[in-house]
Amino acid sequence: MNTNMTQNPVNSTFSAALAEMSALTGKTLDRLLQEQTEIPTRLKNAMEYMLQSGGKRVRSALVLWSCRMISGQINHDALTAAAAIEMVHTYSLIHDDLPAMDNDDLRRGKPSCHKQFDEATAILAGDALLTLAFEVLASEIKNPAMAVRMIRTLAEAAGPSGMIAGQVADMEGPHVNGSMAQLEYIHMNKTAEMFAASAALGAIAGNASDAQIAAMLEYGMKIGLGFQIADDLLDLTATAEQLGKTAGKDEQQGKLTYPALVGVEKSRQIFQRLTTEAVDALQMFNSRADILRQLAAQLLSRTK
Ligand code: GRG
Repeated sequence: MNTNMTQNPVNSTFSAALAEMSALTGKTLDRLLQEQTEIPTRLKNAMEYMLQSGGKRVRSALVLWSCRMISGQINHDALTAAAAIEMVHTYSLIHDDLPAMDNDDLRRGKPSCHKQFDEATAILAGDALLTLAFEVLASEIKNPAMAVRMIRTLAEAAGPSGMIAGQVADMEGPHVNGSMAQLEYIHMNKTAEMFAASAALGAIAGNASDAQIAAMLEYGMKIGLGFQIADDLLDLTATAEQLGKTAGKDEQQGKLTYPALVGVEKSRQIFQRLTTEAVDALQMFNSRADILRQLAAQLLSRTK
């Protein structure tokens, strides 16, 4: 198996920049949860367990970098949006791990939420995170037009025509004889839409123009699809220890993935094409977009 991922490790300067963004999002998540004094203890413990369990926080970093690129700084609205994105993403992982869905006992190297707590608590923790994400956008973003635009963008990406539609299509498998159109539909909806929304929310927080937001949506879709190709390749090549979740599941379950449909080498070529297209979408931002160019290039080098 090609192990290029380990030969070409993620650049350490980039890792440090990502860690810095992750810490900012973590602090915001902590503050927002502390302020919620009425959440029942077991539910809050389950929400915190999953929010602070070592996720890479790539989507929320994208929010923060996008805002900084547009406005020159990371503001309160971007931090709120970054936290909201992680809440929605975390809900999706909790629900995806449930026995009725992907049925996985392991997430980020730890027992998944329903294993650590119980199924009912996991379902409710997911529901709570999804709802809280929209509450914090509505209450913390003081400019009503900005709040509505963020809420709408996130709801469209995560909702029944976005991530949930992708999950439904993914669960309709096994797809051993699936087509490229089916594969793109699943990955664009299940994964790429949330990346596009993250890039757009950061731009909205930075008071971007419509043209700038459109460019960020385009960039987000391309890297989101690239991220999923890297995920498909990792499922094939990495160990459960590296991934922090069960490895080799896609093949076992007959899932429609890029390597299953077109092979590993062609998958890498598609990834390279998407990276080029993502970088092209950033043209108008000149050198201010350098960290986002690095993000696009680094996705295939990740090991988890
Ligand atoms: C339950 C509505 C609903 C949707 C679930 C997110 C998802 C959709 C399913 C999880 C399985 C999967 C492979 C999804 C594709 C997106 C993806 C690669 C998620 C994992 O994201 P990472 O790697 O996770 O960013 P961390 O742990 O770093 O936060």
